[in-house]
Amino acid sequence: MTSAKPNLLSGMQPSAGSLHLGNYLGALVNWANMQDDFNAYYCIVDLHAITVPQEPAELRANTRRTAAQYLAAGIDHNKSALFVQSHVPAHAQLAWVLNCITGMGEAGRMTQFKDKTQKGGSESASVGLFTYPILQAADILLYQPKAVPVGEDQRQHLELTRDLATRFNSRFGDTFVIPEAVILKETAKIYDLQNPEAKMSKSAADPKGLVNIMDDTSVVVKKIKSAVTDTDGEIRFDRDAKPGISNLLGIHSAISGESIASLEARFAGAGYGALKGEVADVVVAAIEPIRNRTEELLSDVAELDRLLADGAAKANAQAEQTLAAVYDRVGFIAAR
Ligand code: ATP
Ligand code: LTN
Repeated sequence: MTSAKPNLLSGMQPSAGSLHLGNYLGALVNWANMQDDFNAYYCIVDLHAITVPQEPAELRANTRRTAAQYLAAGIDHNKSALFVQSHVPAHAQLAWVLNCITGMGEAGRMTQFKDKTQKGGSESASVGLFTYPILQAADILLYQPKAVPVGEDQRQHLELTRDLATRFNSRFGDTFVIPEAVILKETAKIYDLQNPEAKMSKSAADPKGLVNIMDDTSVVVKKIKSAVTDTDGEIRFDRDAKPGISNLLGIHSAISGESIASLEARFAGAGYGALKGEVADVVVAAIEPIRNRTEELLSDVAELDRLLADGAAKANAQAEQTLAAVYDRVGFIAAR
């Protein structure tokens, strides 16, 4: 990947068998669009996935399914490097060095760890879950990216990454580019169809609220038609008073590109059934080809693995270069 384009890195966990509409509209569409302007690295973070217990066969399947969905939805392996984190040893290696310049208190302030351990308590959480953000910093800094597109929930991890990069640079000499978070717009946020005040999430209480890319068409249509709305019968965008209708308008607009104002005008006086019907059509038209292409990619695992090996080769080339500079700066002698 030799070009004057700035580098970009982002990551996603292989933690489910299907991406949902929130992942697709909130992250993936944007990643696909950024490929032309950046030298993009997209990493499937399996090392992060095992910070919580995983069934090995399931992790293996979900890693391939995640890769296939990203490719099917427009990540082009000729433009970008799509790769699996464990295929690039430098992630774990740099994470160790960064662990050694991170303060216990600093790591302890990360809110994701606090959130994720709220139920079980931090005693039963793994040390890996505690150091998760430091591994994430390593993912990022290896690729010298200018831009890191993430959701709002990742802002604090990006701040830690910038702090660690700045600290390393001032202690050992300029090594890392200081990355900028590219936080996606609030309008790219998709809410749960059954509980439209909460974001659509794979850990949703009720699977009916979650539209999966890999759901059958009839299931998708049914979920959208049974989305929770309200009783005043008016089709207008108002996140607070009308979260259900606003979410449906938001989903339509995010896919079709039609403005919310135009949708409001077109549906003035129409029933909720008409809006749901059209949203279902728009969603199905967007995800059906992705699902079909994903199935196709998954039917040839050897070819899929070859694409991932190709991505890992590109990623390794960049990552090894950064790691070698880091090892040298901290005072490790070169291996012969
Ligand atoms: P969980 O469902 O367990 O909260 P997740 O669905 O957020 O996880 P991640 O792997 O953490 O999945 O996120 C992948 C990407 O999808 C991130 O960039 C995240 O910001 C984005 N994303 C996740 N849910 C939504 C949503 N409802 N709307 C928009 N973007 C989302
Ligand atoms: N923590 C992120 C996933 C992630 C990531 C990264 C994102 C791991 N490494 C590097 C951006 C850059 C999440 O949960 N969405």
